[in-house]
Amino acid sequence: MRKLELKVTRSQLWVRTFILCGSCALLALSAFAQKANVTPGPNGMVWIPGGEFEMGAVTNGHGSGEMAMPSNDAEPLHRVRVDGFWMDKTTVTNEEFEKFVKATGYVTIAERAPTKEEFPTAPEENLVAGSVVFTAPDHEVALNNHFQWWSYVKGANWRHPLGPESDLKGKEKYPVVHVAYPDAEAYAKWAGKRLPTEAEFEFAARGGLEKKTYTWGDEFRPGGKWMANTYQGKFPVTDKADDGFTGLAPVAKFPPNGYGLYDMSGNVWQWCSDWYRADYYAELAKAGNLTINPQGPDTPFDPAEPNEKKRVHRGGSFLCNDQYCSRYIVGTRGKGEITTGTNHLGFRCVRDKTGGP
Ligand SMILES: [Ca+2]
Ligand SMILES: [Cu+2]
Repeated sequence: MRKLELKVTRSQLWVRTFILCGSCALLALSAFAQKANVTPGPNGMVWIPGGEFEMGAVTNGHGSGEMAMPSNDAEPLHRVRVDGFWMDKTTVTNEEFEKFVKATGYVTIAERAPTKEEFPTAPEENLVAGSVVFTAPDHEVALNNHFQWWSYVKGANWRHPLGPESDLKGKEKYPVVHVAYPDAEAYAKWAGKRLPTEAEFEFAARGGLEKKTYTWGDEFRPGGKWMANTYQGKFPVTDKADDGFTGLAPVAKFPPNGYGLYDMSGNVWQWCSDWYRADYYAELAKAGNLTINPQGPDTPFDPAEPNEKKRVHRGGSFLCNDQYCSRYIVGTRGKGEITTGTNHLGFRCVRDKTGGP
């Protein structure tokens, strides 16, 4: 396993990209479908009715926004309205992604070797396909340097989530990971779907509840029940799996939210179609009282890494925890350079009411 010497993008990416967590962490459907006079839901999708809500989370706030990790990119809270849409009940699984790859011959970015043209100054031996993998350090570490637990692993990709020695045997129902943004987009297009906007994602994640901290309410473990796959124990060393899962869990192992959606927080981060800008919410709030169907800013900008083109991640992951990154909180935001996949990043798709995207 290589550390920081690989000076190339996906590499530089992971070298420099702040990876959250790493850098960081059935309804009345048919009735509704009838009432709204829409076509019955595509397989595996549920109807999200649309509506108006308060979007975002407050740093160190209470109620809908309390979070341990300081960040103000989800502020200020602002009113948003989204139209109804269909959404995948779960994140895309390995077996679903395999169907896409078999049908199209698609090769993901993590499976393509970086080229000399892309990385003219990189030593030849470093131009090897791979992706970013979380590895627990064998001793306690300070939380100020995420390279202690993230590294670029040659041969890691969706078929080999932890590196060349790992495979997908028995993992058919696990979320596909190591999927970069263009990979997720290609899948969505093939499936006749699209990726959700950030506003759609948050509206759906809230499951019809208003101003709640989590996708299920205000209590992290209602009645002692675990509601999402997150991280317990001393991060990043000891993943105690009190919630039943060390690392990744298969999809739909925790209760669905009010719309029948599984894993809208925890397990894997999920791509949204919005470009990431830290100040986007401030801009929206300045512009008016209500934003309708926001599509994200026109260009990306992350002041922490101004040269990286990032899109929004949502939902948090199996690495999210209350010591380092509590982005299983429903209004909070993540971000990622678009060609970089990791083993805690996946996606799900949506579809407009009238059919294709
Ligand atoms: Ca867990
Ligand atoms: Cu996190």
